Amino acid sequence: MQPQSRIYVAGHRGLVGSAIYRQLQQQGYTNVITATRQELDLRDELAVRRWFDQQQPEYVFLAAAKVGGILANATYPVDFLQDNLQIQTNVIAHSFRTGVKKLLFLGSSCIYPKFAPQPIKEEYLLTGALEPTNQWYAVAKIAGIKLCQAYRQQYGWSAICAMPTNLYGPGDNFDLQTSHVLPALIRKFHEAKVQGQPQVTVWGTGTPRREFLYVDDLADACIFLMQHYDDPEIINVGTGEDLSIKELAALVQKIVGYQGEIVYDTSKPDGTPRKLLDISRLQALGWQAQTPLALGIEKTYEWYLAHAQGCTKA
Ligand code: GFB
Repeated sequence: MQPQSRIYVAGHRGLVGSAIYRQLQQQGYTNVITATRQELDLRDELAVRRWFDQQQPEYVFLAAAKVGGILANATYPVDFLQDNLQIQTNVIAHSFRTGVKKLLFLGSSCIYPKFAPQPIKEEYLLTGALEPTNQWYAVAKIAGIKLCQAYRQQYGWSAICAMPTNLYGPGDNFDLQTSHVLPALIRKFHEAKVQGQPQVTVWGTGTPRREFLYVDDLADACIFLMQHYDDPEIINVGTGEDLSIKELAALVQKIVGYQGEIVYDTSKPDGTPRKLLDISRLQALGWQAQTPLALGIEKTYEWYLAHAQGCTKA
């Protein structure tokens, strides 16, 4: 990838895509192209075909996807399976057809079996049953991985697949029904502090463990992989450290400065008991995450405070 290369970031308004876009600009890439959802519906095969014919990108970061937290995944199974299958199949197929040199597909740590040994190595893919709450999303992402690997096997095309752990950061979704845990906790503690509420409700038992990666670190890893990785095998992207939801809640509470009590709503699902990625493959290439969790949460809270007006859906 050269500074003048024509680079398409699919999903540039989302958490991951916007971070990749920012990072590319910062690193001096001057020819980054994007299309909003209004300009191009990636589920529409004909529209994607025409767009690629016109735009002819050389490199593609495929960060467009229907995403959400544990409740959204379980509530909208059709959207999570069908939209993602359509988006990724259209972008991958037309990237290849129009001569894209290299494509990076973003998966997720939920592709691995629910009870995978920890930390999770790349080779554990498809060795056990999936977590039911996000099986729809996981199956779509696994199909995306296999399609990339199939293009490489059949045509020798450079499609690579990165599997990020749970992500957070500026630009995240703070809608309490559809968000992931970290933005949800920032918002819940902030609103409780401002409104003087005595309690904040955290879903589940608080015992599941998760690993959190700051999205700008992921963006840096994606550009690094585009430059240095060209292998059929998927590659994990994480920090190598996890914590319980209870520990996370205490950390967010402290950063937000909320004095009240935490209660647990055990009628809500816990999901996978633990999800910690083995990152030795990426470390061996020379990449490591830079942002400690507390600092990343502080930056995300600052972003939330500056944009809270736009995050007002209950
Ligand atoms: O982040 P999250 O929604 O997704 O939930 P997953 C992580 C854990 O936090 C679960 C708990 O045990 C939740 O029950 N939790 C506690 C909360 N309070 C809250 C809250 O207010 N909101 C939310 N959302 N959770 C996702 C998948 O699974 O992992 C996605 O659904 C994606 O598909 C992502 O793959 C990486 O980590 O359980």
